[in-house]
Amino acid sequence: LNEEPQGFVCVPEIRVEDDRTGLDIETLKRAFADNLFYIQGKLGSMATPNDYYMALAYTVRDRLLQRWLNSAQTYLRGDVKVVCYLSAEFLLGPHLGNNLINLGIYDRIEQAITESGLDLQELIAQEEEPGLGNGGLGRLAACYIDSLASLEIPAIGYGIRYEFGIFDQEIQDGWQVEITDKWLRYGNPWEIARPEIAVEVKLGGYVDHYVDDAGNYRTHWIPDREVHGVPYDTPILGYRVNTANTLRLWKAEAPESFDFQAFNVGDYYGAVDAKISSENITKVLYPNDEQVQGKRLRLEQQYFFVSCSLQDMIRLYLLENPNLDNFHETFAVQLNDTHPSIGVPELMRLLVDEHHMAWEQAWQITTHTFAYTNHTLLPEALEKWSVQLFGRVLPRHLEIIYEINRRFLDMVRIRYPDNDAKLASLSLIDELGKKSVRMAHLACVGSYAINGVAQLHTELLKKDVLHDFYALWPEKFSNKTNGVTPRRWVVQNNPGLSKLISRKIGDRWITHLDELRKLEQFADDPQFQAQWQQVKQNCKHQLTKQIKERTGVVVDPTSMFDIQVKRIHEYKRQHLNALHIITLYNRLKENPDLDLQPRTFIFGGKAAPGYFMAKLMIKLITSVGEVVNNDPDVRDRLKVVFLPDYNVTNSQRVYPAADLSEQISTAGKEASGTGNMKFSLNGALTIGTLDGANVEIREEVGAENFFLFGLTTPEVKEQKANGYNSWDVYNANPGLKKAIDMISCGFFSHGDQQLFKPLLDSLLYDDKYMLFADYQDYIDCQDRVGDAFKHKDAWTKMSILNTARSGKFSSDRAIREYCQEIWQVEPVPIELQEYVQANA
Ligand code: B1H
Repeated sequence: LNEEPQGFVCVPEIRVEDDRTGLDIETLKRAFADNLFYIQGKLGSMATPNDYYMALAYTVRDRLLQRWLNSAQTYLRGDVKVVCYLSAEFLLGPHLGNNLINLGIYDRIEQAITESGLDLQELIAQEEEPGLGNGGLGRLAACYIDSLASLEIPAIGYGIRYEFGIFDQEIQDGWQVEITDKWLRYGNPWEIARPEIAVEVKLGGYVDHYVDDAGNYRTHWIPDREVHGVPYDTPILGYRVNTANTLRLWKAEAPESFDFQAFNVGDYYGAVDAKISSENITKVLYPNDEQVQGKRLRLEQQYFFVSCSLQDMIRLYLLENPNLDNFHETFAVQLNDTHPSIGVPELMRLLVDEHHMAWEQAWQITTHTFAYTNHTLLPEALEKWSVQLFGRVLPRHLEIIYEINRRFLDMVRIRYPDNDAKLASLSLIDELGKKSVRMAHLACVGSYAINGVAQLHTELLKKDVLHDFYALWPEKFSNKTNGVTPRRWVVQNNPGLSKLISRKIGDRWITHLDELRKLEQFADDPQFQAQWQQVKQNCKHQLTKQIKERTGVVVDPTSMFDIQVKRIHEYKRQHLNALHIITLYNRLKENPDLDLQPRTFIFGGKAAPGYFMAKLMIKLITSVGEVVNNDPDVRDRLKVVFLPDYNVTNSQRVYPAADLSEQISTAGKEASGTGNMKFSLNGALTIGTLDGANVEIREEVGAENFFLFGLTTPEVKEQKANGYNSWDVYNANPGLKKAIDMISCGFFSHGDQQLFKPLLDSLLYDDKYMLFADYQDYIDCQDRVGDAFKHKDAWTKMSILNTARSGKFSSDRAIREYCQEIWQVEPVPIELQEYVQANA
């Protein structure tokens, strides 16, 4: 492919000129104007806001290139261990503001832009966010690469450069409508394509086995398709350090070398067709959060990016080493869920088939390279591929998986003699019904470490879903509770709060979030409480403005902001929240003089386009909103808002403005949650079940500063075992019955009694997620919330304590645990040339 991929041509050190590194205001202004002219090709008189944004983005990118290149060069050193984070999703959110903060030049750039006659906020708002993820799992990957860089850990994020990320959501007539996300429309100033290190990926075809001249068994995979993987690199700068790691996302292209002529004599259209089908692989992100569909293209996506990434690691490794014997000592490869778990057989194939290593040695290396994070217990999210489909796309990998399985089951047989049930339950192949490959089993067998994402989740993994593997290898299992980056989720999104905190306790909390504990001493201080309230009030004003602009709804910024933002899913129970709203509405209708704390209910989140029930939940929320918001009897006391197109950008104003955070999933269903952490860090109180990381949040902030309700995980199980019947609960609870009957008789749907029937039927006759079982406890708990909010000072104290005690939920803490307990990696500080540093 590349004659000389390592063919570096050395020239005497290029010293980049001041205009691209300098940080004084005049230089920044000149660089900005230069980029507008020379890169965008625009004069001030004809420039669009996007042109200005691009000119500024290049000005900032220039200033982190030296750090980026120095980091990359340092990692080539033989003695450095590098973390490779493999993830099908990176939900990054906009780069510009974040880079300004991490570089420490926000204020100077603001001044330079203002002096250029422009508004920095407006330029920042131009950026189309790279929405290359569905939700929590993708955003976690983004927080983790921020922490890796901030902790000066050598790391590469590997993923897919989807041309279309998660769809944009519009709400029309109360329903979700999906719009294609054309994030690359105006170009992406943060990435650099590296076509010179593109790799080839094979697909389909068949496998030949033969004995070579020296008598060795060899395998030859003859594919029916080949695709080029071109890396696009984005710098990920750490906070106030010189480390700038690389996010390497792969784009699929048709290989020029592929001889279309031979296959399609004179068939030009056929040739172009083949080109299009290659490029399809990285066209679009699958928007089905936690609902796998088993589509061929999805398997191709997974294999494509994993193969590209492993080939890239091997290429880098062989730059410095004579053979691959110690590969695992240089790379720790983390599998973000099972989506990249095809990496296990792929590394085996590369080592055995391509580099002619013996199976046993290759297996040693492979199983000392990979570690696996599980993110969900939901059965519908556990990946399984039909053996038939798998064999068509990856015939060689299927053989390798069978061989891994054969050896694995031999070991199991020794451990559990005469136990066919054990063999069946542990096997990598599900033999029941349509035969399929169990990707979680593959990941467990091929990894030296397995972790869950919150204490409760890890315990449930060990007890249920991966119980047999835990019995086999207890030492592989550990918990790594999720975290979020305080740079984006506090410093950037909540500057008012950040300044207030730093005035009180200094700014070390930004990188050592435990220091927020120092705020505890001020929790009772009336002056500090007043300042705290003021900050919250400002944030609520800003969100109020945004709500008005984006939905037309006018809300009262002094009312309680009760917020639930997350993907729409039955297990997350947004409809339980809706039942509470209807219950309050009914109380107000019955008793107009009721002393009820005014509330604004805010929802946001996308439904998977093919998930009918989730879409109906959105329609229910907007329909309830339409009635409540327009009823003069309750108008000033209840408001319901559905914020369209919830994404990283739109979340910025949401977390800081929350009084109450809704974390109300059925116990045992939410692996961790990370929005719960963002809310608590920003001083919201949580109403929640004992699920995912809620358990640990409550432990940290104190039970008295957390509104707990609902069944526990064992209680859910017990009720189900004892024949839980939601119909009986409905008939026995007048408040619940009334709310359900109103929906049913068309009160919220202009008399249409059919509209919500599927949703109501699922609740009345199944209620898989136990809404009715938790209804009354939820309502009672919400009443306690309402009462508590009346006491401003006591509430403010609880709010301060939530922030002060949420330090544990920094992604820095999580990443430190991964580094020490799984990856065995150390920080490697990056040197910076004198002349660059002098400016900073
Ligand atoms: C989480 C997913 C997920 N768990 C399949 N699993 C997907 C599964 O496109 N797919 O096929 C996409 C996403 N996402 C979330 O991970 C959990 O629900 C959260 O509780 C958790 O906080 C988050 C990060 O660990």
